[in-house]
Amino acid sequence: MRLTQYFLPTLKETPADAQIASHRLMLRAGMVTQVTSGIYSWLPLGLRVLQKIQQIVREEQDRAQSLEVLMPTIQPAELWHTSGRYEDYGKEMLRIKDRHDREMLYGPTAEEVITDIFARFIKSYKDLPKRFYNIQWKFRDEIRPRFGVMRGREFLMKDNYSFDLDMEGAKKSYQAMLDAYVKTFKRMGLTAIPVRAESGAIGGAMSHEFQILAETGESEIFYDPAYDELKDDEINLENLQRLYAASDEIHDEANCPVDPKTLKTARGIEVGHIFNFGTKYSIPFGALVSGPDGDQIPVQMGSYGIGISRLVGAIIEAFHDESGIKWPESVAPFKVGLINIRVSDSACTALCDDIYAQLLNAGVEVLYDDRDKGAGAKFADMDLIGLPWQMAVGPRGAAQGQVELKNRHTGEKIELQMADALKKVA
Ligand code: P5A
Repeated sequence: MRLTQYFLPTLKETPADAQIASHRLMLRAGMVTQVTSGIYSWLPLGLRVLQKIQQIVREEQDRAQSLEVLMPTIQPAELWHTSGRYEDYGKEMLRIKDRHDREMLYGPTAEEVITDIFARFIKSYKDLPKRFYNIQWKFRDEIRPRFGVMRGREFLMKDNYSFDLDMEGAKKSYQAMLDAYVKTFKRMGLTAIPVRAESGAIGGAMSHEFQILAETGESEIFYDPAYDELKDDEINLENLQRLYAASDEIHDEANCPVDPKTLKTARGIEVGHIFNFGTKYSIPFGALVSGPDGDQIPVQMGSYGIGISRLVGAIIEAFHDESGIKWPESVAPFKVGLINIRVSDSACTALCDDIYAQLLNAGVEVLYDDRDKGAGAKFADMDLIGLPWQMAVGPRGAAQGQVELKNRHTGEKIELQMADALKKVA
């Protein structure tokens, strides 16, 4: 993509009302722009990141034997009367009336919609287990929308719903999602700690939040230092039940099994939340299957969320410096930023055009800064938007077919022949 043909409205000034780094950087890098409180438009650069994250989430959900569906944003109130949550949900639910005066709502989550689908189509234990997931915008009329996309009112969530014949099966589904989450966050460069949590408005008996550690996180978490030693494949229900880790909502000093001297505390960003709630929805919706002996059994359910739009902010919280964002390669909007230091120099522009064509040919995602602007401003913008690799070509280097390659993570810069630089990033 040539920057002269792109839309990258970067800001020099730090927006006054943005309190945390990720919010500031997303606005400054031209990724999103606020439409009204807690509601954002995603601009081309931001949308690319959102889509990359979505794709990683999707691949790991598919791998965990889940089927993608797409449920609507607007739901009828009746479904929520059936579950009994219509009144309970309170002011966070955006309630709407259609032209026939029928009560509708903008879905804050989709347990009701999916359980209704299940109840209408699945009748036998032979069809279990089943896991369905949905990547769709949700709306919660948060009291205090803040920190940009981290606590929005409209936000993108991945929500998965599992249906099993018995508790043993439901535990397997829960574990499968735990595993999928560890892999998902790892692929984004994040270490997320599962902590025991309150099940709140979703309800149920067992619930874990996935927290990534960040000083600007909204939650406080308390955990056993042994947690830090757990390897990825040791993050299982058994260990989670054995080792103490809890969110501030349920942490209880008096009953905490860990010596207060060693108990670790940190701030975290909740990027995922998983629940097991047994038959809370299957009974009112009549989601019953005939069991092996022919009797009607209400299915055991769980639901599993990931805050996809929140993750964009969370990843920036984890990866940035004073100059801007430092994207992990897996979610970077482009892999390479190509900087033409002097567009008026014909050798320089010819070399840049050549590199650009070769990168495109090799299938490397590249943003080519071909604007007629000072080098300082171009380097500053490139650092701000944080692409993993920067390739800069100036008149002096161009004369010798050389480029300067910078790694945005380490800051390391090296001079290379064009062919070597291409090899290095491809
Ligand atoms: C699980 C899937 C649920 O809604 N029902 C379906 C369950 N869980 S949850 O914890 O309430 O939300 C799941 C994840 O969504 C993100 N999230 C938000 N992101 C941005 N802005 C918000 N206002 C917001 N609220 C929730 C979080 O990452 C949460 O873990």
